[in-house]
Amino acid sequence: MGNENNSALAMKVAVLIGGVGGAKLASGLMQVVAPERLSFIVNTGDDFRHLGLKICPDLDTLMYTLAGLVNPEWGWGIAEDSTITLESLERTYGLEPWFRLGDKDLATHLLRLDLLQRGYSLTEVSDCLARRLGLAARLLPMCDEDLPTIICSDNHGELGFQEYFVKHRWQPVVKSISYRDCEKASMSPAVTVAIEEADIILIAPSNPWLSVAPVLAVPGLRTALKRALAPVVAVTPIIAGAAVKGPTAKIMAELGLQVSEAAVAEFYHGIIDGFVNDIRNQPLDVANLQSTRLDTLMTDKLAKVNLARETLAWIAGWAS
Ligand code: FO1
Repeated sequence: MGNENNSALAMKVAVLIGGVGGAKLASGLMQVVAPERLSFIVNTGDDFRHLGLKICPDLDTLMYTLAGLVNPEWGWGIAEDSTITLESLERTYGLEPWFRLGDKDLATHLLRLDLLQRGYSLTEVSDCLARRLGLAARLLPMCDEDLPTIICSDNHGELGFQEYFVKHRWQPVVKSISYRDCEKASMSPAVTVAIEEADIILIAPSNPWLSVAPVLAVPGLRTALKRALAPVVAVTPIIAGAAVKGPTAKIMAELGLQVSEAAVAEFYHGIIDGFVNDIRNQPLDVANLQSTRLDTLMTDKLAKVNLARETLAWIAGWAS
C-alpha cells in the first residue's frame, strides 16, 4: 500500500449522507478508511411512522449497504426479502400497502421500535443495530428528535417525504421544501464529536435538497461545519446535467435552479472548502473553492473504492 493509502486508513472521516447514491460512496470509503474511524451523519428527514413502526430509510439503506445485505437492484431493503406479512395485510385485512416492507426488513423495524419504546435514543438504537450487523463504522442519525422533511407541491399540497417519494413516485411538482420542527432538534453529542474530531468532512453525492439540507437544518450543524478544523468537501450528485438516480435534477428545475454542478456548489456556499466535480462536467471555477474532476459515476465496487481513494488523496494534497 502506498504511503497516502496508509494515511487514508488513519484518517477520521465524517460524512453527511442520505439515500442510495450516498451509500455507494460510503461502501467505497469502507475499503479506504479504517471503518472504526468513519462516522456517517445520516439524514432522518425521510423517517416516518408507518403501521405503528418507526421507519428510517436512509439509516437502513446505509446499514444494509455497508453490511452487504441491501437489495442490489433497488439500493434499499434487504436482498431476496419476501413480503408475506404485507400480502397478509392486503389479502386478510384489505389494506393497500403502498410502502413495501419486506419480512426480514420488518425485524429491523420491530427491534428499533422496541428499543425506542424502552427509552433508548435513535442514536443508541442505530448503534445497536449496526453493531449487531458487524459494522465498526458509526451510523449517526443527524439528530434524535423527529425532523420530518415536508414537500409542498403544486397539486398535492403538503406531503410527507415518503408520500412524495414513494406513493406519488416523486412526480408532484415541488414548490418548496421545509424541515418541520427543526427548532426542537439539536445536534447529538455523537454528531458534535464526529465533526469536531474529523480530519476530513465529506458531503456525499446525495440529493442536496432532500437528503443533505435536512442534516444542515439541525440547529448548530452549519456552524459546527464552519468551525470545524477539517476541510469540508462535497461530491457532485449531478453528472452531465442529470442526476444519476432519483429526483435531484427534477427538483432543481422545479425550484428554478440550473441543473448543474455549479448550482450544487452554490447551494453549499459558505460550508464547503472543496468540490469533487465529475470528469464528464465542465471544470468548475468558483472563487475560494478547491475543485477537481474525478469519475463520480460509481457503476461497480472498484469505481466506488477509486472515487473514495482519489477524493481523500486529492484533499490531502491541498488541505493543510
Ligand atoms: N422506495 C420505493 O420506491 N418504494 C418502496 O416501497 C420503498 C420501501 C422502503 C422500505 C424501507 C426502506 O428503508 C426504504 C424503502 N424505500 C422504498 C426507499 C426509500 O423510500 C428511499 O430510499 C429513501 O427514503 C430516499 O432516499
